Amino acid sequence: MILHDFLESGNGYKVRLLLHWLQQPFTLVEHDILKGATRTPEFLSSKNPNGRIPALELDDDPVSPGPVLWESNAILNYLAEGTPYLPTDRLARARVLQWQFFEQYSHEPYIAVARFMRHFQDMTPERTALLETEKLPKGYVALNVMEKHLSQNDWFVGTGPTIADISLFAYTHVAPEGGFDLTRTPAILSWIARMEALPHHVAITSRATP
Ligand SMILES: N[C@@H](CCC(=O)N[C@@H](CS)C(=O)NCC(=O)O)C(=O)O
Repeated sequence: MILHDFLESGNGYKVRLLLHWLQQPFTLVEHDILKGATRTPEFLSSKNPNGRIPALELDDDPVSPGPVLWESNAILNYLAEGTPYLPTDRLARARVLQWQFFEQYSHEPYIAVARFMRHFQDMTPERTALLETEKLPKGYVALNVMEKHLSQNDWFVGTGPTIADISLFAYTHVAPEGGFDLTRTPAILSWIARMEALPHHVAITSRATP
């Protein structure tokens, strides 16, 4: 498998982390998204027409390349099929999707974008205002939803880690880089520690492959 990725990306990290949990070998191909590397005609036509990482080439045969899957949470569902990280029970599977859709609509647009702004962009007065009036308040709303769940449960779905945890862990554990104070949400901090203690854990900036 070939994973097209950008090391600082939480969306890419979701896939990297699951590949490590599964001990699935893969080749990491990095693209500098800050220089438009995912917007070239070649990338758009052969990897992801939406011009973003992560994209996973399911087969690395150069002669007859296999399908390329994009959208981080779709890739997680594909890879986790038949493993303990995606339940078989109908309601539990829907709960995984529930948290993954929550992550994409109510969490990532605020928590990931706040980090991107502070990490990679000049903090102009306009961006500072956007951070303070929208990204931080709405990000805290998402964190409070997670905190409420985690104050009564160790994991997002069922009694063990699933890809729902990976989807939410990716940007939550680096939320302080976007200006979020996680000491306000102690159940989230405990869950982050549980995630980091799992076998085969890797850091977001690790280039290691299984
Ligand atoms: N919903 C997508 C979001 C992917 C995404 O936003 N990727 C960013 C990096 S985190 C990217 O490739 N940006 C480059 C660009 O938009 O040109 C997913 O979950 O995979």
